[in-house]
Amino acid sequence: MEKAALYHRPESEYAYLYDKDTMHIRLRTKRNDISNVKLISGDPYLIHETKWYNHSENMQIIAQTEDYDYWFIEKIADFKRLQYAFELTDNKERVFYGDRGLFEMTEQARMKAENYFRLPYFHDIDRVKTPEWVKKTVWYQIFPERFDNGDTTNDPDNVLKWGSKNPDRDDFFGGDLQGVINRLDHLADLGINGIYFCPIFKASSNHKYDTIDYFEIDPQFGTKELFKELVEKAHEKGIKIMLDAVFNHTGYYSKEWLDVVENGEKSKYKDWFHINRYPVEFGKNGNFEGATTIAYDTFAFTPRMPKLNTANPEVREYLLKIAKYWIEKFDIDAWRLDVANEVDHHFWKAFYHETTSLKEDFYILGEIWHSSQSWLNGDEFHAVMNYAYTETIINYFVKKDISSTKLASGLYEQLMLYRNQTNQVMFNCLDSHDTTRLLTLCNGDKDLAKMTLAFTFLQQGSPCIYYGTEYAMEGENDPDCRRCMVWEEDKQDKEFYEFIKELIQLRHNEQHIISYGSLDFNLLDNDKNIVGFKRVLDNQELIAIFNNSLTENIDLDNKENVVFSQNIVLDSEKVIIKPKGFVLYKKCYR
Ligand code: ARE
Ligand code: CA
Repeated sequence: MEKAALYHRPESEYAYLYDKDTMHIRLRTKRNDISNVKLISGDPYLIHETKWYNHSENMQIIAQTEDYDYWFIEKIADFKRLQYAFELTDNKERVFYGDRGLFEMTEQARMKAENYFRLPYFHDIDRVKTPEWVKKTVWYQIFPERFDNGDTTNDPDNVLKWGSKNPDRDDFFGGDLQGVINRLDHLADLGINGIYFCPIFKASSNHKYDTIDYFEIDPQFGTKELFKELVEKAHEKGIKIMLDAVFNHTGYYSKEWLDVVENGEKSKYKDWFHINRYPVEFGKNGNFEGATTIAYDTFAFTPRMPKLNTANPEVREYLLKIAKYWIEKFDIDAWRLDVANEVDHHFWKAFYHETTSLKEDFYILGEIWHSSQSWLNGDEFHAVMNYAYTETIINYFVKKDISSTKLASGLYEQLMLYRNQTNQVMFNCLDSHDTTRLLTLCNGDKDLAKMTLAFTFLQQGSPCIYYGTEYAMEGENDPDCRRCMVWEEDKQDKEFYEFIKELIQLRHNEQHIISYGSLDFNLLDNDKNIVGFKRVLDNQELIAIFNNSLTENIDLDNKENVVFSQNIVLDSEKVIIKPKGFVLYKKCYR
């Protein structure tokens, strides 16, 4: 028995309250090392009375990576408290694994209360809660400067003709909020029920991540009244609104930073930032090329984005006021947190409390590109932009640089980092304003892009479509991934649009099993590059098979009714899945 691989940790993603009465317990063991794991559990104050330590119940493997098996069981407890330990059996021995480590499986070991892990009391207030509506949401990300120009009177002086060129870093094309209002029916028709807006507050650049005033809508985008109208109209269509909170830094032309540039150490805002020496203006004493030390901290090495000192109570109060203002006055439903991992946890805990106190089902989404357990314990974010998950999907389908087993292993690994209720609301985007567009990553291969999207839409978490994906827009990485949305009918790929619309409709139809069903990668062929999985919930099964081969067909006996497919040949006995094809069956057991 490989004991070094054993891992369990109470009150983490290994043992947590899933709903107010139900506890989820996981145990990690070395892959294929342990043939059976049982849970020994009971009430801490009844161990001697009921001798519950003489009973145990089987745990199931719910995930398997290249290195580990993950065992799972869910428990309720009559008196909302539980002691528990594991009984591990392999072909040579049976051991007891609990809070004090490993013991031989003797009566002495089992009857000693101190040897058990504990969930001392099922406090619902401590439970990680995630908003139900997010599980039902298909998001659409809008980069406002490039979605549509609904009002030319607010265009900047140097505005370029819509779609006249691929954007350079500092170009403006006049996109605005009126343009979004005019296109809400487009989104509703697509089946979208959540919009994620890149920043819309007053700022200097076309991306608005260099904020000047968090309390004003950028005049090139419109007014507060217009934004209020947008939210109301979106809500009437069942579309939720998520804004982008850029709290890690402000823009160089914010009044607070300009005061520091002007007054140096005498500025009343000097402690709002991370300043190492004065004067701070960039280009001279600041963060210019070759400077030996950094005059002040910034986002990346971008002098125009001075980093805020969010540990300063004045800054915390100021930012929380902003966070609440746009909820109370404009009824937004969610915040996406820019550069979330570089802002301190104390601030985010205050942010979580303030926003969820205003709206109990408010959604807080952190922009973090790596494993994010320490922000997802129920008092900071509900979820993160799931780049770490979707990157694995892209590596398999698009880059083809990992095998089918590595795909399954990588996805299971990510899922096992988080509680199940967290996985259900993760934000699954295959591309964004910070990455190359999916279709460009696919070198323009639309079938490959569709297959990758279909796979992603069948995963736990809320999928997000980056604007223009529905019309098969292309674009290299920033700034090229921010081209003007294509509205000329003759340039729109209607066939792709219909696929995306059907895929979104499938997601809505099967949302319950996709959010709550188990995930079993039951078909992994590394030679033929096939991946198949089952999602099972109660008496329903979704069975998906994807052909990631470049040349080979997959021949299968025809099974249940096909609910979604691409590049297949179907007759009464057979189903042939061609390269870049997939089939989705649905089975219902009586
Ligand atoms: C400009 C250039 C970029 C350059 C960047 C950083 O255009 O080519 O990479 O500077 O020097 C906004 C604008 C960008 C602008 C940036 C700075 O939208 O066009 O980029 O300001 O002026 C990391 C951070 C992540 C951050 C990305 C950009 O972890 O938080 O870098 N994303 C947010 C927003 C951006 C925004 C900002 C932050 C600043 O979504 O749009 O940029 O407010 C790997 C790493 C990630 C890295 C990721 C992307 O995966 O793991 O950590 O993200 O690549 O680079
Ligand atoms: Ca405009």
